[in-house]
Amino acid sequence: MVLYKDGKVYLKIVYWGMGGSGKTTILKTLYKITKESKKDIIPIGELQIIEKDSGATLYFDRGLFQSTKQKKVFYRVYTVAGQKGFSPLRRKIFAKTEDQTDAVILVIDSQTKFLQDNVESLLELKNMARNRLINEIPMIVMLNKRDLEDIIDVEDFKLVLKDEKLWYEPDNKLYIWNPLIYSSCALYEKHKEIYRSFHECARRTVLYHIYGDGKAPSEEEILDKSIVNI
Ligand SMILES: Nc1nc2c(ncn2[C@@H]2O[C@H](COP(=O)(O)OP(=O)(O)O)[C@@H](O)[C@H]2O)c(=O)[nH]1
Ligand SMILES: [Mg+2]
Repeated sequence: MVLYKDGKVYLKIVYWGMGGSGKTTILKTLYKITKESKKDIIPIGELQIIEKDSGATLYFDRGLFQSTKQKKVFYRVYTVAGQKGFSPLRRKIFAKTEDQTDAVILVIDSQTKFLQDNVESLLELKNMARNRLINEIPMIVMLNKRDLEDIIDVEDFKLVLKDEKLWYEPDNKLYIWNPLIYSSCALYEKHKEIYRSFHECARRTVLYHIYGDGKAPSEEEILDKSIVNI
């Protein structure tokens, strides 16, 4: 949920995906990249990584980032625990009534053998978002682990999105908000598309917030967006 505090805006972005798809690794790599080099966002404080074997009862990670161009804009970034038994916890992170998610990044484990698990994770997300994906909640997709062999074809995953009604044709005004699909690698040594995908998600989140009043803005509504440097 968009929170306002002392003139600052806090937007909530969630990395969603099956267990082991790379969400925690992505968040750690994003943190390192934005800490070590000059980017449009910087991390504030440390990441909170709560792993299963830590004995903690809460299984999620979170981090806070700040826009360096719009210093009043902050991003509260979460990952969910992907394992099947953690659905109630995911609901708590994603759809808590007083703290709804503003944007989602779906992280897919690209290995072909996990296609069905990925689809199940997407179905759960759809169910929790109650028809608000894309039209109210901007969505980005990462086909992660592209460094591995035997991986899902990008076009095939696009078909999954089409089947799930998460892909609009050019005649639809939501067409411009179709999820961008990034082919990523989260491992820090060979990281790929980690910063770029987050940046695009953050950009969309701000546009939905500023121009759409919490909904996908039309092209006309954002036409003069060039004057706003996000
Ligand atoms: N080869 C490869 N391994 C990855 C990549 N991203 C994550 N991993 C590995 O996948 C495993 C699960 O990653 P993790 O971030 O814990 O997944 P999470 O459950 O989604 O948070 C770890 O061993 C990571 O090192 C990637 O892009 N390529
Ligand atoms: Mg994790």
